[in-house]
Formats: sequence, C-alpha cells, structure tokens
Amino acid sequence: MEIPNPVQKAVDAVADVVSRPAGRAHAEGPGAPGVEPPTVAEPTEPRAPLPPKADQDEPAAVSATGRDSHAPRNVRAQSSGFLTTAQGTRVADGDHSLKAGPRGPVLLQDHHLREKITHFDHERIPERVVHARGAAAHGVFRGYGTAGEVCRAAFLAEGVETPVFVRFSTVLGSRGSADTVRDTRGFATKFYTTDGVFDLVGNNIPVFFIQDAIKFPDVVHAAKPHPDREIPQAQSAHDTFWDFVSLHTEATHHTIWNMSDRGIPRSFRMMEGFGVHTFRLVNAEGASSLVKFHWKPRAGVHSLVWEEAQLLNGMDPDFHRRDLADAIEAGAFPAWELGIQVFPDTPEQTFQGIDLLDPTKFVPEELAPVRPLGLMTLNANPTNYFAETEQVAFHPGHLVPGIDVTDDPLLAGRLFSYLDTQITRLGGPNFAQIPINRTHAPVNDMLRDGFHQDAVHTGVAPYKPNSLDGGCPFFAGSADHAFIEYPTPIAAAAKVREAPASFADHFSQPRMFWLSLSPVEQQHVIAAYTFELTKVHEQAIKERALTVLANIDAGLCAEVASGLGLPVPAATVEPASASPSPALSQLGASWPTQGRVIGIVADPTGDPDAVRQARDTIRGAGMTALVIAPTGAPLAQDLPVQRTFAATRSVEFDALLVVGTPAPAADDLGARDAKSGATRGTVDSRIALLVNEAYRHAKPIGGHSSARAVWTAAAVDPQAPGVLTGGDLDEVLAALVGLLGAHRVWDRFPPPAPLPPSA
Ligand code: HDE
Repeated sequence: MEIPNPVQKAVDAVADVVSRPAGRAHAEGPGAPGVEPPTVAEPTEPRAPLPPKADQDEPAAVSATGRDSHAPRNVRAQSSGFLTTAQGTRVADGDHSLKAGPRGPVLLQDHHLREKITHFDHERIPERVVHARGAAAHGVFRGYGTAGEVCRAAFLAEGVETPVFVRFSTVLGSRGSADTVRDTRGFATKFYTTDGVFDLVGNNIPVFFIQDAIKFPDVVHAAKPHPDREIPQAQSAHDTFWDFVSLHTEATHHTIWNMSDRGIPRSFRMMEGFGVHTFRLVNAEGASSLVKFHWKPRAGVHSLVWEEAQLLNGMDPDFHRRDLADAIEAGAFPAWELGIQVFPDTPEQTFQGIDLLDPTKFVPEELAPVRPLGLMTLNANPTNYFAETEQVAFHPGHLVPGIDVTDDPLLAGRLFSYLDTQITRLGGPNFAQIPINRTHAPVNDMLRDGFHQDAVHTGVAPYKPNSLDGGCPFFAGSADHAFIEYPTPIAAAAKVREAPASFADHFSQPRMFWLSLSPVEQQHVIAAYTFELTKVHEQAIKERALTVLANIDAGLCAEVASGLGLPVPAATVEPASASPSPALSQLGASWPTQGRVIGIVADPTGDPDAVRQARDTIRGAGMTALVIAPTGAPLAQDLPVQRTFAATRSVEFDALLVVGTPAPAADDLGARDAKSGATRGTVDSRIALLVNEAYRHAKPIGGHSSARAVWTAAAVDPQAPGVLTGGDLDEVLAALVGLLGAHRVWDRFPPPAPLPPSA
C-alpha cells in the first residue's frame, strides 16, 4: 500500500494557503465544514491530514527565539496518515484496551491507553479570570506614515506591513458563556513588529470602572456571579454588581456606557476600540507627546437591540464568533483604522481641564480629533482555537521603541498583572515561546530553562558581563532600535495612598455621554438601567443606584424610577455643565454594508429565478444571502437552501426579503414547534414570527407585492418606514440595502420628545 508522503503534502498545503483567494464564493453559505467533502462510508486507506481551509492562517513559522525557520506554516500540524503514540510509534488498535482475554481484566502495561487518558485528563487549562470568552483572527496592519511627527515606532512608517493577531472578548462570562450578553468587549491586538511585539490591549469602551488597579479584584468580584450559587452567568444584572457601582461612584461612567447600546454590539466587526489609558509616544528626536489610541471600524459602530441580544443568547450563543469567522471566510474582511488623539506632554498632564491620567475620563473628539495612523485588515481565521485564541498572551508591557506608558495608576497595575496571570494560565514562564506568542524579531534574552522550554540555547554564558560567549549579547543603543524609557521627570512628593483631586469628579462625563446620545439611544439606556435594576433584590441598592442616576440627569433618573416603581431621589451633587459630544452617538450616517446578512424567504411554489437573482445580487455586493425555505431540499439545482422555516430565527439577519407568500409548511404544527403557535392561516406561522420580530427590531424588510399577505400575518404596518413592497424586486432590494447602510430604521418607532435635561 502506498502511503502519501506527508512532507510533500505539507508543502502542497502551504502552497494552497499562500495562494488562497481573498475570500471564496459559497455555494452553501458560510461555515462550510472542510476543504474536502467526506465520503459517506468510513475511509479505508490512510492519507495525510487535510490542509487548513482557505480562510485560515496560522502563527508564523518562526523559532522560539524569533528566527524565521522558512518551514511551511503548517509544519506544526499532525503529519502522519497512521495513528501514532506521542513518540511517533504507529498504533495498531486504538479502540480496545489491552486485556487478558476479551473479558479482561485490562492490563496496566497498556502504555497507549495510559498515555491517551493521561493527556486527556490534562487538556484543560485555567480560563482567563476576566475576558475568558473570546474569538480571534489574523490580519495585517499597514502604516500610513503619518505618525512620524510624534512617534518613531517602525511599524507606523508608510507602507510597512505588520502581521497582527486580534482577540475580541466579553469580560465577565466563562469560556462557554454566550456572546451577546450586555458587557464591555475586549479588543486586544498583537502587532508582530520588526522591533518586537507590541500589544494594544484595549476595550470597546473608552473609559474604565476604576481609577486604581488596587480596586480591580473588587469590581471583578462584584460583577462575577454570586459566590454562593454562582449565578448569574455573564451578567451585570444582579445585586453585587449594582451594590459596588452605586457605592464606588467612579464606576458611574463605565456603567452608563455598558447600559447604552455599546454594551450589546451587533458584531465584533462593528465596534470601536480604545486603548483607554493615555500613552506616551516618542519621536525620532526624543520628543514626547501624550496620546489616546482609537480603532475606528470601517463598517461603522452598530448594536443589537436588547430583545435580539437575549434571543441570540439561546438561539446562537456563538453569534459574535460565528459572525467574525463567516465574514472572513466570505472575503468581507473587517477593517479598522488606528488613530490617535494627541495632547501636549505638559507637567500637569491635563487637556482642556480633563485629567489624562484618570482612566474614567475620555477626551471628546471634538476637542482633539483622531488622527489616522494606519489600517488593520483581518483576513484569516485561526486554524486551531486552543493553540491560537486560547494561548495568545497579551500584555500592556509589550512595548516597542516609540511607545511608552504614563503614570496612570490603573495602567501601572496592569503592567504587573498580565505577565503574572500568564504564568498560571499557560503553565510557566516560557509562554512567549508558544507559537502564537512568538515575536518575529530576533531574541537573545538570557532567560533560561523553566517549564516547556522550547529554545535550545547555545553557548555557556547566559550572564553579563561575560567573556566566554564573546561578551554577547550586547546592549543596543537608540540607533539600534533599543527601547529606552522616556525620562519622565518625577516631582518630589510624599508617599501617600491618595488620588489627585480631579479624580473625585465622577458625574460630569457620564452626563456628557448621556446628553450626547440621540433620543432613541437615550430610550435604550433608560430601558437597560430599568431592566438591570429590576433584577436587583435589595431595595436599598436600587435606591442608591437611583441617586447615582439623579447625579447624572434628573430626567434619566425619573424614567428609571418610574419603571422600578420607586420615588425619584434628589441629586447629591450639582449637575455638571456638559456640552454634548456628537461623535458619541452611533446614529445619523450611512456605512458600507459588506458582510451584512440578508435572509431571503422563499415560497417554494414561486419563481426560483427571482430568489436566485436576489441571492446573486446580494452576494455580488459582498453581503451574505441565506435562502430560507420550508425544507432543506434545494429550490433548483443551483439554488440550495441554507435555513428552514423551523430552524431559523430573525436574529440571524440584518434585513429580510420576502419573495412570494409562503403557505404553512407541512411541519407548521403548534404541537411540533411550539414557538410557531400555528393557526393554519395563509402564511406559515414561523415566517409570520420571523417577519414580526424583524419589524419589531427596526430592521429593513422588503418584499414582492405578493408579500402583503405576509405583512398582515406578521402584524406589520405596510406603511411603516422601512417596510418596502413593490412589483420590481430589484428596486425593492436596492432600497433595502440603502436602508441597511444606516443599520436600523429607527423612524419606525419614533421616541417620545427628548427628555428635558435637569436644571
Ligand atoms: Fe485587563 N486583564 N486588567 N483590562 N484585559 C486581563 O490578562 C487587569 C483592564 C483587557 O484577549 C487578564 O491574559 C487588571 C483595562 C483585555 O487575552 C488579566 C486591570 C482594559 C483582556 C487582566 C485590568 C483591559 C484583558 C486576564 C486593572 C482596557 C483580554 C487574562 C488594573 C484598556 C486579553 C489575561 C485577551 C485580560 C488584568 C483592566 C483590557 C488578569 C489587573 C483598563 C482586552 O491579567
């Protein structure tokens, strides 16, 4: 029997990866399982492992010390067509333990059994204490060359392309929790620059709960599930969270962002990212500027609505990770522009009265515009979740020449924490040698030994000074791209446990945020506070939380108090005078629709050409079209069905196009599908529910004239904004996509008159 040559296969696989197209067309829609369809019968001949899928990439094939190995990228993948032990010995039977006779007993000498079970016992590692739930992608960052005036970092120079790996996450939930919970999202980027790794470990919200790292265990203990029953999972809607944030009022600002639409993003692709702290950039002349980092998504900033988020937690708890992977697989590569707000590095470290060292404050873009530095594009999915997404280790102290830290007391604690946490999580001090964490710059760190040492160091003198290794390694100077801390002057001061006076202002910026939101967004904030505080059991905590709201805005407080059925408390501080920052609102513009998902509801008795044409138009515009039909049977040979009436839900789609009048399908039976509440009308009840939900969630809905019966069954007002009906489906579709650019049709549900600001 001829065995395929694994080495040649590996080389072929790499050629495949290198030449992968920028996305690929989907006959079946996103999420196709493998590069080769399997056979129905179990295969009988060994073969080399399949190469990665076209949309996947892996960590670069650099050595543990940063040397390019020129090996194929999948050199670390399994490489035998035969089952082997970990030592490479081929195994003849992996289905039965070694026994004394068929009825046993099992023999202790079965080394393969013991190796297999022992390894399995140790497959899990501790999940991250925060940000446990995440998804990641590979990509590239391309500098615009616009940073030179303020920053000498080599990767920001014009046209320089730097590989990146980005991990998005929720904060509170466990690794298996749902994606669309109300929470802050992590946005951590690893730049593999020629000067070493730079990690920008940020969030999708520009401010933080606390001002000092010493409070981090407190806020996290309060926000995590209650220690007695370990509920609720991945939620802030519970007593301990609101107890803490209503007492420790520096959390007010971050909390109102969480209660806004920013807490429930539509997609990782549609989030802003923020470095949060003020950083220090240093230019080639050694001059320092203070900056705040921003990531601006090309797709705009968009959110779910709260009911949609809750439905998704059950319907598709993997919604955000699936969305990211599908978009990349389809070639709708998510992109963000990296930008900075620049402030002069003055001794006070304030800008227009805002303390730049206080991480509960941001600087409005109207006061300091964001200057673009480069574009990041995510263009490949990871090949192996554990190896890459789970083992990636970020650290705000991974800095490169040109980028330095400030004395923000929160950042100081982080500079300790991230290194420390990886030692437990990744099993020792050599986590920088795990493939996804390897720098692409040459390493000679004189760190030696330890668990999981992957480097095979040469020489005899890992100490300095030495003569035995020729004095190597040498110190680098500035001209050799050394990282040299900026010599920040430190004023003589007494040792104290205190914060600057400006840190005591906890309400003026939350008020600015509130006043900057559009009326619709304000309604969502009211609903979120009311929902969360309704879940709190202790009356005193609700009353205290209302007092915090009174300090933000009397109107906001009154609305939430009314929802809770509690009296409106008086403010304990004078309402700050705050001017709105229009850049904080997510609404009011139009954004590209690439990567959006449109559901096409098909009537199987109707014209397949109309469905095909709509599908092709949507795909041609870089969006995903999913055909929804009564069963999985293709509507025509080239018209497969991606969703059935029974197995879909409105939350999967950004917009719906209804082609025809889908009559009740054979399985439209209340007894079989309780959500349908089937009434055997003229329209399938699952479709009526689908359309009704999309309507309630302010999504654009379009249909051929024959869809009017569907509108009636779904209790949709055909005259309402964003409900498009017409004889020419092309025109309807074009108008639908136009509306999708604005994300939702908020005019459908006009908010009440704006709340009067408090005196
Ligand atoms: Fe983190 N944070 N953090 N954090 N953080 C971690 O590091 C910590 C903070 C952020 O995808 C941990 O490797 C302290 C601010 C992200 O792997 C841990 C303090 C911001 C991620 C840790 C903060 C962040 C983490 C857990 C207060 C936004 C996920 C596992 C001083 C600027 C990174 C790990 C990933 C992860 C500590 C505050 C963002 C324990 C002590 C502020 C995006 O080290």
